[in-house]
Amino acid sequence: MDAEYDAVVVGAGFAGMYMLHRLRGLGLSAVVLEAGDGVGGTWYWNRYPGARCDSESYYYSYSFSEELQQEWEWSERYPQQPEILRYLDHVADRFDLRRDIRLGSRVTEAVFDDDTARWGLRTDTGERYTARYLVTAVGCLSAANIPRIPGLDTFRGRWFHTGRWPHEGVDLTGQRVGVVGTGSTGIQAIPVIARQAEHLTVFQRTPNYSIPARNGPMDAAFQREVKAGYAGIRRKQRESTNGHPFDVDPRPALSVPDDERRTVYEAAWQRGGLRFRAAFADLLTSEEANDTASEFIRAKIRETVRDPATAEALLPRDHPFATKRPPIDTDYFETYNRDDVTLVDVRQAPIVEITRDGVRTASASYPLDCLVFATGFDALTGPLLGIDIRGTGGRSLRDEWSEGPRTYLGLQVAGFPNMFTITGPGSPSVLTNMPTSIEQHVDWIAGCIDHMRGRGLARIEATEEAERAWGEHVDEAAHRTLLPMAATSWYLGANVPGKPRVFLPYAGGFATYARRCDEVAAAGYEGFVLTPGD
Ligand code: N01
Repeated sequence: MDAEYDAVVVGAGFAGMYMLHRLRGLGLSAVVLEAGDGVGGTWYWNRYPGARCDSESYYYSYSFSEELQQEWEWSERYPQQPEILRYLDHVADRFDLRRDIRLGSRVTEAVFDDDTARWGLRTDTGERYTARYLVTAVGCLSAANIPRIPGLDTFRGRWFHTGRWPHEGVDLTGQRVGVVGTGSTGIQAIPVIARQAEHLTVFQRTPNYSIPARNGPMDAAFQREVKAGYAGIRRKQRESTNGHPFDVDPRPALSVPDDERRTVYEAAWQRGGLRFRAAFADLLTSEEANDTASEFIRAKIRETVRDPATAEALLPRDHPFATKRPPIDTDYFETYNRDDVTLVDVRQAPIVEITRDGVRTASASYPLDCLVFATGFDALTGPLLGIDIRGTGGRSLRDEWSEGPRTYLGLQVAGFPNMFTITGPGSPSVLTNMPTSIEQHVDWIAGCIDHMRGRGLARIEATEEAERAWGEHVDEAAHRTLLPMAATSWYLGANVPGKPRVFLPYAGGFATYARRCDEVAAAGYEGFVLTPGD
């Protein structure tokens, strides 16, 4: 027997839990199906050494409940994974969400029934659900990208992907460890692994810019100030480009004299964190401006890393700063001054195979006891295409997106009525502070469902025309920035062999995007067809 609901939500991370809360508030019956054995999504799975949020704790959090934001105490400037997971567990309990969350239920199939205008879902445990609305809250970075390197199955040591780290932890003491990948994850993990392992070998394909995090304990006076000023902080987040409560320096980088510009960068470097991007207004729109920031960071790397050949290999040169998601770190470049850490440039000498004993590149072999893949994710589309989703007339989302995703506002796909995709491709998502984007999407979806129920509407579907126009706008917004210049960026799908090269998130800015969503709703859901039903 199918379990019948008004809405099924897939995923119990930040997005799925808040969606459930809002759906309940509308009086809908709703269930959340979650593959993991606990809530938390990204923060349930990513338990690698050093896993920590790159956004600051006081605003990487829900804003929907004043009581919640007043009662929760963050202990550090950047929260560690266990602390964020505790927070999300607290949210699940505080809002009594668990009774409608089914853990250990991976959705394998979702099929729209044209006759009933309802979705039918199936899980890997054989359970079946039907619902009027399907809301995907599957996360943007949840489908692990494990490179297909020949010989991995012959490796005698242990290997792990950072996004599937064992819950009991991994003791790396006395081990020869290899890390593949120097994105945000690798850059967080490498210093921590280096302190534990006997020897660490880092296999780097693309050198990365990284800014010091300057983490530290949360100052009690600052915490009090934040709590007193939350209304203003949240407003600022919602009026911003990236969902962070930062002021961007309004000046173009080249409008100030060289020494003043260096002073601005130095102050931003010392303050630390993603706010470095806000040092000048045009870092992501002018190559000349960006060059000044990129060169400042390269000089810092040269200053930090003692061995000139290693420093040279660590210098990012093939893309402008922040055109790939900028990592932030604690002692990343300093780690290469350790005698027990080796950097291997696999762009110079690619990995050829994994043997029983370790990794063999085109120029040498590296014996290892443990191999860590910090190789990222099949971002944005991977988690959705991992489910066999069928819309009207049995059309398959995998087929529809074979040349890249097409969405309207990153919220819906033409031909897939009543399916909403929280932080889907074509929305600002990964270019922003995720909880801000998640709350905006959930609120919009809740408003839309409320509108439909109030008017006896049973079905909402994006038009192909609206979808096409939005796709063009997403592309145009990306090309108004330097973002497409990073040829190896996962924003473009470039990290997954064979994935279509389409700029995935919407680069027009969070506030602009949210305004557009509100205008669409105010115009009676312009670009959607709404149909009455029972
Ligand atoms: O993944 P990545 P990530 N051989 O794709 C390399 C978020 N995040 O997990 O650049 C050798 O960025 C790949 O090389 P290249 C954040 O949004 C947030 O680090 O493709 N190398 C790259 O160096 C972030 O951006 C937090 O040439 C291979 C690395 O692996 C996103 O997650 C913390 C390879 C992958 O980097 C993803 O970050 C951590 C191969 N076959 C992450 N395949 C927060 O704190 C890939 N690589 C919120």
